[in-house]
Amino acid sequence: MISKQEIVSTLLQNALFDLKSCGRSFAPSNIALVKYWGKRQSELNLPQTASMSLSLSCGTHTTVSLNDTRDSVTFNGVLLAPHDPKAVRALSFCNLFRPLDKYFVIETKNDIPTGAGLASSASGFAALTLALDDLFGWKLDKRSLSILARLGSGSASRSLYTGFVKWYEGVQDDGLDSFAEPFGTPWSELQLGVLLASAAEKPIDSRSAMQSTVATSPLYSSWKETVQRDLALVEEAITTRDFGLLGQTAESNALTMHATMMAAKPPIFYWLDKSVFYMHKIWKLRASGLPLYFTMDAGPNLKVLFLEKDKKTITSALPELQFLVP
Ligand code: 2P0
Repeated sequence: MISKQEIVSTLLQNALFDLKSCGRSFAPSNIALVKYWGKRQSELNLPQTASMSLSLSCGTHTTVSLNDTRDSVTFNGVLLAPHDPKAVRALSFCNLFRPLDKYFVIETKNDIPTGAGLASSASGFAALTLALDDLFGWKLDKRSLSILARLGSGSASRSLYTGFVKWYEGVQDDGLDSFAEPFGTPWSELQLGVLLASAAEKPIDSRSAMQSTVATSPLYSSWKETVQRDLALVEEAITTRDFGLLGQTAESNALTMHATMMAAKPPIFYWLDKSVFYMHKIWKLRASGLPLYFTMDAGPNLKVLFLEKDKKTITSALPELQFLVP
């Protein structure tokens, strides 16, 4: 199996090296319209299928510098204990790039609305990759940065860009053909909000959940076929500005992903009563003529898609909706 370190060596072999005292970056959060759920290779986070996301204006700000004493990770102003899982994951990623006898000082801050159930590894690893590129002065192209960010977390490969982003699954064992790039043009009327069912920690993390789904869900092969069809539909919807097609496809894709994981053994079930309550509310509003749709990730919260022109009506119909800025 090809290791992460081999991929890093390949990508950095022709990179520049112009060390600064501190590297700084920002990377946006992203919401998938056609989801990534399952890997074809787990060491390099190579996905079974392509996916398509929309970046948000909120995300992660990160600074990285080097010192001679010890590693440290500060998250939202709090110094993390060395065994904190967030610190361990960030530093094991940094180990791929560590100069001899040097230590990393990482400070990272999310400007994601608190409790919105959106904090994810995607913007975190994308921001860390960009901060390292700035610190070491590699000046890598976006494709290489997307591949490096993927080594930290799959969905981070999409958080390198604004707007719509497509991540290709690739076919190569080294994954050098599995990167993300922008798709289409920005759609300023498209709006997003969150209906929070719970801000609590999820019962199973997405990495383990997708692994178990691939291994045990009898619906997994049809999930892969669904993704292929849904990607073509979402691409058409983005290109032709067909909001109904975009919303319908994104909602159906999210429900199919959840159905696929519910069929895993043991079942993976992220929904709460409140999630189902909100689904019915959205379907009822839609039946009354209001165009709005939802998508859901590995958690109980709904992300609502609608158009700017309907914002006022939707705000009064769903006062609990928290707005996100795409
Ligand atoms: C997505 N999710 O496309 C899907 C939808 C969650 C549900 O990508 O193991 O944190 O780091 O590659 O990227 C969450 O998975 O998993 C995710 P790893 P990641 O946004």
